[in-house]
Amino acid sequence: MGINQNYKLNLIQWYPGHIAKAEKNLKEQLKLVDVVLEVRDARIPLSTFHPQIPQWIGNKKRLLVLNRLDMISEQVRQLWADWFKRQGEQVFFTNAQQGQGVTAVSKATQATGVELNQRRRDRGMLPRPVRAVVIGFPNVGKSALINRLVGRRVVESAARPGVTRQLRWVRISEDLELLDAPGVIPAKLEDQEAGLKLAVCDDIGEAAYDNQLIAAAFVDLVNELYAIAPDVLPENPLRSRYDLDPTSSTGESYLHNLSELRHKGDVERTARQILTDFRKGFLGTLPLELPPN
Ligand SMILES: Nc1nc2c(ncn2[C@@H]2O[C@H](COP(=O)(O)OP(=O)(O)OP(=O)(O)O)[C@@H](O)[C@H]2O)c(=O)[nH]1
Ligand SMILES: [Mg+2]
Repeated sequence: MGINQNYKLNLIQWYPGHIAKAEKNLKEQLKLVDVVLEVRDARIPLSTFHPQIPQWIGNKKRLLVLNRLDMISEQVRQLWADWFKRQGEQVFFTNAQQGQGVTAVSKATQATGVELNQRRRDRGMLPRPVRAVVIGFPNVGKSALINRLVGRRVVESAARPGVTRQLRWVRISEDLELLDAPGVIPAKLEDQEAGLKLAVCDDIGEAAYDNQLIAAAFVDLVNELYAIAPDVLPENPLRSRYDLDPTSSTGESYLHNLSELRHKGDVERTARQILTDFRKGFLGTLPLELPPN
C-alpha cells in the first residue's frame, strides 16, 4: 500500500542527544541482559520494528510483545497472531495499562531464568536473578509493562513520548530484574509511510513533524485502509466522530472542510483534534496497519 504521494510529509530527522545517549548506554547494558522484551505498538506492529534491534539482541532470547491490545479489535489481533506465526514468531499481546496478557509475558520471562540457572548449576555456579530489558520505540508502553510486571508503579509512565530518560534497573524478586530503557528511534527514518504512522500513534517526538500534514495524511491512510479492508475496520470512524464523510475527499480538503465546520477555519486546531481523538481511542479500534498478504 502506498500512501498518497501528493504530500511530502517533511518528517524532520529528529534524533535528539538524549536518545543517542540512551542508545549508547542501552547497548552497554545489553551485555548484562539475558532476555529482551521487544515491545511494539499493536496498531502498527511493522512500523514499530526498529531495524537495529535484531543486531543488538544477537543470540539472546527475545520475547516479542505487541502492546495496546485494547486499541485493536479481536479480529485484527487474530490476523496478526496468524501472520507472525507464519513468520515463525510467537507474539504476546498485552494491555499494559489494564494488565491483560501480562501474566503470560511474566511466565515466559521467568522460564528463561529457570533455564539460565540450570545451565549455571551445571557449571557449578550459584543461581542469580534473570535480567530482562524492555526496549522499543518511545511511548509504546514499555514502562507501563514494567509496572504491570512488578504489580505496582515503580517507573514513570505517561502519555507522551520521551518519558523515560535514564536506564533503570528494577529488582522484582529473587528471580527477576528488569531494566527500563528510554524509547529508541532509528537515527534515520527511511520509510515515510512508517514515519507517518509513528507520528499519528505518538510514537516519535512531536518535534519531528507538522500536525497538519500528518493529520491530512492520516485521513488519506484511513480512506486507503477502508478501500482495502472495510470488513476489519470500524464503520467509517471519521464520519461517525465528526459527522463529515471523508471517503470522497483528499485528507487535505477534509481537514480544511472540517476546520470550517467545527473550528472557524482553525486548521491547526482541527489537525490536533483529529490526532488526539485517534490516540485516545475516540475513533474506535482503528489499526493503521494490517498484515501483508
Ligand atoms: N490504551 C492503552 N494505553 C497504554 C497501554 N500501555 C501503555 N499505555 C499508556 O501509554 C502511555 C505511554 O506509556 P509508557 O509506559 O510511558 O510508554 P514508554 O514506552 O515507557 O514511553 P517512553 O518512556 O517515552 O519511551 C501511558 O499513558 C500509558 O498509560 C495499553 O496497552 N493500552
Ligand atoms: Mg518509559
